[in-house]
Amino acid sequence: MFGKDGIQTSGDPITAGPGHWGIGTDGGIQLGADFNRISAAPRFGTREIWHLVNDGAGWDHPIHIHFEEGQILARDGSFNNVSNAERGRKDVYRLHPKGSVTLTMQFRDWGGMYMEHCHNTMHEDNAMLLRWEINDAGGAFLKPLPTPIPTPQGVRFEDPYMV
Ligand SMILES: [Cu+2]
Repeated sequence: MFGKDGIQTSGDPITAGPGHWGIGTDGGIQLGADFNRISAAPRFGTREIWHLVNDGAGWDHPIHIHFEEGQILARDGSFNNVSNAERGRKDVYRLHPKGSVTLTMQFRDWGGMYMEHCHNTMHEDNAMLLRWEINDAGGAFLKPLPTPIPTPQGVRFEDPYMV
């Protein structure tokens, strides 16, 4: 839930962002940005469905989720409301006033910390941001991408090695 009722629960002046814009997750209250607070922690290698909801009636919120692309399953509850331009892979989901977007994402390419925020600068600079953390059940892990090997017949991929 994205709106202008963000509450700042952190007193850390380094990690917490000022401002009244906020994001509530899993039915919780809207919280202002604190990049030391983890608000989403899906398991690596899984797929999830997320419902993004605009709590306000005045603003669009173009919500950008870093790294992993997703696909929109429904806008305002129906796939029929998803325009052709929105049916490909995306990483920004525009929330219209009082509108919602349902999307699915697979967490397969990136691990570690990344951000989700409104791309309206006046909102992201005023606390409409949260932190995702994707790890392997709490442990540090490194899962490097396969190395693309170009050939005349196309690209093949090799697992990298470390020395
Ligand atoms: Cu916004």
